Amino acid sequence: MDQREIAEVFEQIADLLELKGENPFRIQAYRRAALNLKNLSEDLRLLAETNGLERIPGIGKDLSAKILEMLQTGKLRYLDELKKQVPASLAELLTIPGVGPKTARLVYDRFHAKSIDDLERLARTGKLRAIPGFQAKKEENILRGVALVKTGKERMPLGEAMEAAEEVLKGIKTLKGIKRLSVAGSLRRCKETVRDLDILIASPQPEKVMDGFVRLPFVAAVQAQGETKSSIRTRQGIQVDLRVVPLDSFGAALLYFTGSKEHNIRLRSLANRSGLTINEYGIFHEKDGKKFAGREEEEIYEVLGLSWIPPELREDRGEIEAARKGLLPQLVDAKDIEGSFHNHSTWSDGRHSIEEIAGAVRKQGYRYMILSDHSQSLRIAKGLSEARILAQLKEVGALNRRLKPFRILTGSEVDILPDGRLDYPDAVLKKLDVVIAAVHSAFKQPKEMMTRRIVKAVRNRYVSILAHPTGRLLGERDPYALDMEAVFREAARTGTAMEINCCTVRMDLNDVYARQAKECGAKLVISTDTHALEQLGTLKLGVAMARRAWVGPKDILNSMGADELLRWVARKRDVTAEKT
Ligand code: DGT
Ligand code: CA
Ligand code: CA
Repeated sequence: MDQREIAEVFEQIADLLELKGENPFRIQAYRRAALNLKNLSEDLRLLAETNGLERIPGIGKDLSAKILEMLQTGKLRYLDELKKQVPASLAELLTIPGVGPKTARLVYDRFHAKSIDDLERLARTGKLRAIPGFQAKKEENILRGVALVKTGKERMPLGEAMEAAEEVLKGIKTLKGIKRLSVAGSLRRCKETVRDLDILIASPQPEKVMDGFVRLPFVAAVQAQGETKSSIRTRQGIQVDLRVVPLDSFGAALLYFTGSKEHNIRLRSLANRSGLTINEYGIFHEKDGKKFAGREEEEIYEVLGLSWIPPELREDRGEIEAARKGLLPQLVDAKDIEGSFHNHSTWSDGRHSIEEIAGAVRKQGYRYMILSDHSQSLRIAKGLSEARILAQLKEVGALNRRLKPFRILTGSEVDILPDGRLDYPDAVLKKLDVVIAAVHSAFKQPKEMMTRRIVKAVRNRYVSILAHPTGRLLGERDPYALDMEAVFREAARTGTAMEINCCTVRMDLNDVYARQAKECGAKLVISTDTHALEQLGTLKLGVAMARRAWVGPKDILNSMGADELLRWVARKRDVTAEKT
């Protein structure tokens, strides 16, 4: 566990103590300790090794022992005990943005509300207002928070769905009698969130396949079992719909169950106009029922006079018209990626050294990476002081001599301060190869202020990329209030790229915004925002968002070689210099 995680545990303890109605001084002690840990600029592990934990303000014998336990075991027994003393559903209330322990406690005392559903009902019926100090606005906030958490529960981020699907597919592949197999539904379309997993199989023995399927080890409950369709719930609570069709209908069924519904409706009406019908078995002549095709998706599109449409585009957002005119865009692909943008090392809040990241990035087949540790204001992430980032430049220089021809470009994920200034002076920024700017504080500014703040940062000649432009966290935090189009236009005008951040809960920009950014003329960049090596594998999520945004290799910076990228960066720096 690192210092941020430990601080979060202390906050969690404070919340639970408050729910239990314990001594306010004790609660306050945990909160203070959490805050001081977050603002700690020294290395926590180093302090622990030198018996220096108690030098941290607010940390005495007891808390220092707890920190040691977490550092050594990655767990805290005291937290587990506390959790047992508070009903789980009550503690769950705390996951709702806008509901702190004080609110939860009040609602519990007054109405005995113990779950998110209870709370929602009370807010909807205006009952919460009976509590002194509760206003309509607070009720609204609570309802918004409940909605955020509930959608987060009903739909999972694409990355989670992909991971779950991997396990499910591994199990399915052990079944006998499968001729073809594919995922379908929103998962195949790579939608940013997915409700359930749809899987399609072609088999001459559907019953046998279904029998085997409902007995696979990950199955927790069977909701329906039929010859062509079964639904189960996995141990993680995810619904899986499996359909089995004959081989010569596989393409038609895949098309049908991939969706989207809107895309399919358009295809059907297109077919109807030519006297054809489409269903999950094939495409037929309406009059005599003669079958034209069904085995492959391509054949069905062809009968309709369309080129095959990649699943990511099947949302009825102009793809059918484009396919008819042969104007579907070339979509970006993982193999177009030449460089890994946005990587954090142990210098800030990453888990691995620069050299370890470079090794892993090189193994992915990339030719360069951009190092982008946090800047000084972001204490919670051990942001680098000016002196430290200058020291880092030296280390990178030495590494580059050894790692040739692989290249580490220097950089920073520099904070955009609440007033739009950057967290390093230009004199420091100009020494870096590529500067990435991002908002990590004051999320609740009003729209005009936030827009002015971000546009100001985009105008800085040294800022080449804006990271996670909307700031949303799926199921946790809404995007900040921001005039996106104003930002995209400024980005296009100044030569600043917009990031598609691959972090599973971010996916920011998402498909809709990424497409808007492209249409405004801005470049994009796909970044894994890697803090630990396994996160390099999330690149596929960003590629998926980019493809859904109609983005091709030429629209992203990652397809450039390092020198080309540096020339692109220099252009903004030079042009802006001429103007000012
Ligand atoms: P989701 O599950 O909400 O993330 O989104 P989908 O698109 O996976 O939706 P789902 O699982 O209900 O259905 C999978 C596909 O099956 C859907 O994309 C299109 C097709 N489908 C399902 N129900 C209907 C329907 O009533 N009409 C038509 N045309 N297609 C349907
Ligand atoms: Ca689905
Ligand atoms: Ca489904």
